[in-house]
Amino acid sequence: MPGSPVPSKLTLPASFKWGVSTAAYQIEGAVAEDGRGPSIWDLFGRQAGRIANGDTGDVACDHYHRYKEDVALMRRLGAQVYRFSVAWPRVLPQGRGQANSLGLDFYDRLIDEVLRSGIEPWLCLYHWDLPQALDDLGGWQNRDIALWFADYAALIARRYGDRVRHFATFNEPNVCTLFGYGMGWNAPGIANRRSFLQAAHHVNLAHGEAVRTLRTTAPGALLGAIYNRQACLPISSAPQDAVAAGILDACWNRLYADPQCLAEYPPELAEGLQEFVQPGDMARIAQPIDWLGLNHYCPIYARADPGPLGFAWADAPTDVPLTGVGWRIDPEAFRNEIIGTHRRYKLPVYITENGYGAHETLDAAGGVNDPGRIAYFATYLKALEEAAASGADVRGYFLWSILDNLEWGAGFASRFGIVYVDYATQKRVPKASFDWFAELIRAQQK
Ligand code: PSG
Repeated sequence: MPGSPVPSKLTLPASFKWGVSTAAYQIEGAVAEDGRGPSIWDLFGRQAGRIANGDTGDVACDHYHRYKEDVALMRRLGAQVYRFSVAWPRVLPQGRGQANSLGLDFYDRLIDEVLRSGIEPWLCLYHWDLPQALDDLGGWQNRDIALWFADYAALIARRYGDRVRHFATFNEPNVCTLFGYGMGWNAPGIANRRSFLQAAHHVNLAHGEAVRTLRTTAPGALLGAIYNRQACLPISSAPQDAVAAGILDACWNRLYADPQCLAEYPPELAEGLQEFVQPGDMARIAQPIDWLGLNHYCPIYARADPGPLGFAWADAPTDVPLTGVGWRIDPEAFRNEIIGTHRRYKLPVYITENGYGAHETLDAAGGVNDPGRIAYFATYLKALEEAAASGADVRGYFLWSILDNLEWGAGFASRFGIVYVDYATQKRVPKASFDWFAELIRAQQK
């Protein structure tokens, strides 16, 4: 392999933060331990054909038991910040009402371990593992969920607010509502435009109610929201495909950040949303926040479709550079997204996810050499540096992800980690990209 790009010192603010992100359901396992209630992903994963190879999150990376080893890896990496999510059904098995003290204890142990390692914990309230008990009541389609979510947020703030300063409400509301309620690819597996828009509006309300509650239950905390934003491109030059790409852009990039940060819905979707929006809702949604998390991977593609959504998802064309899981590699799109996001929403931006997926195995020497992933990070970080140079207020970078983990419907075969996980033994094997990223973080401190 040609030599990997050597990490250099990037021109970024001195206070720029480097770290990694994870999500509870993708790594924790221990789904029936210490009183955790079931989540929609537990049930979804048991349905045939929902997750590739019949994989489930029952054990995943067994992080619930191995969190110390995993935090030690972050420390070895030189991470300054760590974003994790709390599993709602672990702390509130029924989604509301009686809290589960053993579940709360786990995040105490985790946060204390992270702090002891000199790393700042960033807590995300929702990374898609809705308590099944709430789904039984309609889940995100039930308007009452905005208050259930705010109560959950208050519980978390009171418990951990003494040690956690950065809270995020939702990770990627677009993916959990569009894939979960509009396309049926994610839990709870519904494919219906009306359900999708209803769920989206209630997620937005829940975000606003949670921010309002957190201002008093976690005074002084810095509150944010995490959006996945990616350019939406037409798969061909046909005018219908351009229209479809515009609708996907409204659903993917604007349906959440626009109401939450600008108090307005994308005009393309206003008619469909109308039956769910009540007087006063837009003001409840648009609570001021302190920072914006940007998850970015690649441009995505749409084609025209006669179905109710008005677009169909299209795979990236094959005549452009692709990652090991077929996602387009386009650092310029990343640069433009950082600049555009900062311009549109005028908030400090943290890159809360960015990474490279591949189907990998251990090599004969028992390691993983991943020059493609290293090249991806090298070019994307150059793009980030350019975005900062052109004036975008970007303050941190959380790589996705420290560990290989359960990649939702794609199962364990799709690996985004800089540490390989041998799921048969739970052995962690840092990949070449781990050493590269550690060196990069070190180079920034010179
Ligand atoms: C991200 C990007 C796309 C689909 C899904 C995600 N896309 O471009 O089509 S999900 C997101 C998520 C995290 C995943 C990670 C990698 O927050 O949990 O593991 O990205 O897919």
